[in-house]
Amino acid sequence: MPRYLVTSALPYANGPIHFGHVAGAYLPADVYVRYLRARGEEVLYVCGTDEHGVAITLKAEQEGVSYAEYVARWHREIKAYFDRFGIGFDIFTGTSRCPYHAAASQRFFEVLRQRGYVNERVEEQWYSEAQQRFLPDRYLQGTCPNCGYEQARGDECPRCGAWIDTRKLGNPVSLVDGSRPVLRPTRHWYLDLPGLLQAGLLDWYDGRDPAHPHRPWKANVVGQVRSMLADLRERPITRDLPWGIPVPLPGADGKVLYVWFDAPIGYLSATMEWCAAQGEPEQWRRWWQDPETRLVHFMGKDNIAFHVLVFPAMLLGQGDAWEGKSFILPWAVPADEFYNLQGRKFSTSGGWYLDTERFFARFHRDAARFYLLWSGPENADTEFTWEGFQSVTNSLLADKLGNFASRVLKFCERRYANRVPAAGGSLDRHPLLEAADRSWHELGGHLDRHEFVAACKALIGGCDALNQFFDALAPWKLAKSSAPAERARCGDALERCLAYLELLSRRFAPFCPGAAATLRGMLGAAAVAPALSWGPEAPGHPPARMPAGAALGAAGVLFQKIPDEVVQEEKERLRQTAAAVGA
Ligand code: B3M
Ligand code: ZN
Repeated sequence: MPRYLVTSALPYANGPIHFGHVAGAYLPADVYVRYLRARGEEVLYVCGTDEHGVAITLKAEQEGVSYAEYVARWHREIKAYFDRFGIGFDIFTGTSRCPYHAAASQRFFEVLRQRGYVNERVEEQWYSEAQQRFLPDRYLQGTCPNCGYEQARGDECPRCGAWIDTRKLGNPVSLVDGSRPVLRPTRHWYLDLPGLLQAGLLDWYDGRDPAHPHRPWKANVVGQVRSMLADLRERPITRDLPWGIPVPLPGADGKVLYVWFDAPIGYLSATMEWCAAQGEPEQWRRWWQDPETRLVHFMGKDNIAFHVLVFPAMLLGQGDAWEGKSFILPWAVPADEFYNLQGRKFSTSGGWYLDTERFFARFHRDAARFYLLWSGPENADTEFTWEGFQSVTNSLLADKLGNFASRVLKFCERRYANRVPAAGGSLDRHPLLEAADRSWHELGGHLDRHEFVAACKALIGGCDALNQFFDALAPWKLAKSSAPAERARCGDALERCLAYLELLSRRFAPFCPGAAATLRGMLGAAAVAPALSWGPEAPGHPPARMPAGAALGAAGVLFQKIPDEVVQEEKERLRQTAAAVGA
């Protein structure tokens, strides 16, 4: 039996996250995990904040707070943000707070070095004599060697977009104190990616490594990685910085591992932390060293190269140095594109964002989850629009899904004293029910292949078939018929509707867990199957007979419709917050 280790990219503890992040890397992972659990698979979902790196040290210094304090604040905020969306991580730790992280990262570095995949080099770098420290690229501003722009950043020019070799920056000044740095030699370590490519990375990537199978790569992965493979160079994996994982070598004081070296090891150290918390500290090996584990990385497209080249290279380069066993490599990398807001990029500082406090006070969390999945950036950049959110909520969730539930339950309330009618089974093989079976069977296949947009459509497709079934049977007419056979057929129809409603509550639970639980409450004693079971229902296997006479709960509204005025109001508000900051 395979087991699934699912990760979402570790967000930097360096500022707010927004709906776009959730839609791309967190919500799809959460749905996948809930789905696998319902199917009875063994799953672990790990994440945490990425707490090192120059962007963080620079901001903390500018704010005048300690690094630890600074990342702790963002860690809390980000965690609370995910909670709002109901993202169900098994563990959400952070790379500076996880007690296993530093040692694991240092061991990775040490093993790679001993196995000849890390090279040492001395190169010149800008040094601040005033502050007595080396200044990494982002700490500097100067003249772009490419276009002459005088306020270029040390790593890249905002005017011409050129990637800058920091040593070639003209007239550099330190962004911390305005002083002028000088070039000084410093020692750094480089990861030999070309060597690791030959040592097995390319075979794995191309699918020629039977010990490490992977799913077919998504188009966006292939698009990025192919061009990188043609020009793969060694990459520096250390920095001169006062915050990070110390380079574990004598004489390397003041040097730390590069943030992109330690961050993906965060998945492993989070697993170690989780296993230790379960009282089984050695069990992480099962997750990371047993070939039965399927490692699935969710992320945005800007993180592809690190998850498909750099991290696998680091894992592969460990060889059997960890107690004689090698590491698994990623099995799937369902990387998403970017998610925008109403025609522009999300920007919290630019006022172009959705205020979560306000949002969740007005709208159903599960309507937001469903819409973000429905409009998700799976194969191209997509966007949140208020009109789209309204239309999905009103015409799909309320009019199709919610409507099917309410017409069935209200009918049973009126005609069957709010109980499950006895059924003779005359409708068990109805073509419209078989259409629903097919849609909801396909739904599982889509989730297996990380096709969340198609999965949403299949879920609604099943609701369409069921509404058609209800219309075609017209139970309101059958119930009034003087022919006993017609009245029996009415009971048969409603019993099937209840059975499919119960199945619906389980099929849509991964997408909308709260609303699914509410629906089960409405089904009362008719909600027989365990809430978290996917069940064997497939074409040819309709849901089981409902217990005749079981008491139903109280019918209610699953999703409130969003009125036009609210959409206008929210759009206007967005325009105003952006205008207020002059964006
Ligand atoms: N923190 C980049 C990002 O947040 C980086 C991801 C790390 S995943 C190991 O987009
Ligand atoms: Zn330039």
